[in-house]
Amino acid sequence: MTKRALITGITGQDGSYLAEFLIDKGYEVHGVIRRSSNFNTGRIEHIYQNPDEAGCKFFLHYGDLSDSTVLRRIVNLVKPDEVYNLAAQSHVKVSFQKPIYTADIVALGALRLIEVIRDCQIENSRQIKFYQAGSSEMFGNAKPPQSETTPFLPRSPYAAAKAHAFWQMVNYREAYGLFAVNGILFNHESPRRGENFVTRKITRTASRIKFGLQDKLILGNLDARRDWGFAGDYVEAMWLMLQQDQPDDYVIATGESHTVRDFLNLVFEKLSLDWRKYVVIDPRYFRPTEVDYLQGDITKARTKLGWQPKTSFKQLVDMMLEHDLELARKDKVLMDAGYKVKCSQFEQ
Ligand code: NDP
Ligand code: GDR
Repeated sequence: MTKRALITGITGQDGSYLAEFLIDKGYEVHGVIRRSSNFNTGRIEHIYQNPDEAGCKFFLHYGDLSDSTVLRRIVNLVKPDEVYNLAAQSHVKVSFQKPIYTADIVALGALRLIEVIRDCQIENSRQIKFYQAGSSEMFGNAKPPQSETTPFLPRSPYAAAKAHAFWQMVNYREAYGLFAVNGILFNHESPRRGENFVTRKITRTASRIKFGLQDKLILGNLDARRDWGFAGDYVEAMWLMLQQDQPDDYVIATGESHTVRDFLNLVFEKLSLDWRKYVVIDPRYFRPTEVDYLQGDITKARTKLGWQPKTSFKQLVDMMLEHDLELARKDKVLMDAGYKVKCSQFEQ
């Protein structure tokens, strides 16, 4: 029997990698997308299939985590075996500006969806396995390395909302016997990373600087330490969590930590440029409360899931840089031909 997966946040970085991964595994993949005034399907165009054609394995449905009714309709229609809740207002800095919206989507959105799953499971007498995208941000400034037993000390509206969703999953597991798991994923990046997250902002802007398309890179706190892995590796861990006999929560990370400054150094070094000549620090990018040091302990994932990251920090930087150099090369051709090449001025 073909397994059916439902992914919220399919148009995001992780959603796109997970959809690819599950299609490769033979799944029928259904994704929830939001209506947007601009196309928001850029990351999944390459896997799009015409739903009218026989043998289609990829379907998109309009929905939103704020709207229980449509979530219920989609779940009833798809009758998924596995649900991956990846949708979120996922930007930490933005969560300070939009705390109530962030809590509504990240905390209550997860609750709305698991409630639908609970009902659907009862109505159809079949198990639906549920993955909740938890975050290392929940640890806040808890001492590193952080593992499944490290207490949460959230330092942003985003982190507090993720912690709420985390405990709802634990409770639904205990109260109703649902197969609900929390992945506690540390930062993971890729060429598909949103351009307003620090790694992509650095690789994208540095590449444009190299081609003479930009002359400044404006950043905030360079001292924060993060455990950065490759998103493509991490989606396999999400899937593995749902293939276990018992639901449980897992930290997914590389076990290595680097500062933003290290990332910057490495990128500019590869481009034979001195970042000090281009980087401007603007307090606008500081957060009211910062998470200083994240480094994951993946002992549990390694022993119970048999998972470990395949991509090193340096390989990740190379992959992102190679991709963004290619984009900058194209921008340069357009620019030289007299076309205006615009880069977003609205960054976080
Ligand atoms: P992205 O920001 O790239 O993607 C977020 C996705 O959620 C997009 O598809 C977005 O749609 C969708 N979305 C946002 N709001 C809503 C809503 N109200 N209803 C339905 N969909 C919505 O995030 P990532 O792919 O990086 O992360 C995936 C998940 O994992 C998120 O929950 C994130 O918080 C969490 N996480 C991410 C980590 C990372 O390092 N990447 C680490 C730990 C956790 P649209 O394209 O229309 O904006
Ligand atoms: P993070 O990622 O907050 O860890 O959340 P982000 O890349 O936004 O920030 C990482 C660190 O870099 C510092 N920083 C800057 N950040 C941004 N965005 N822009 C800047 O100009 C800048 N300058 C310095 C930040 O202060 C921070 O310390 C990501 C998201 O994907 C979350 O959804 C996810 O849950 C966590 O990772 C784990």
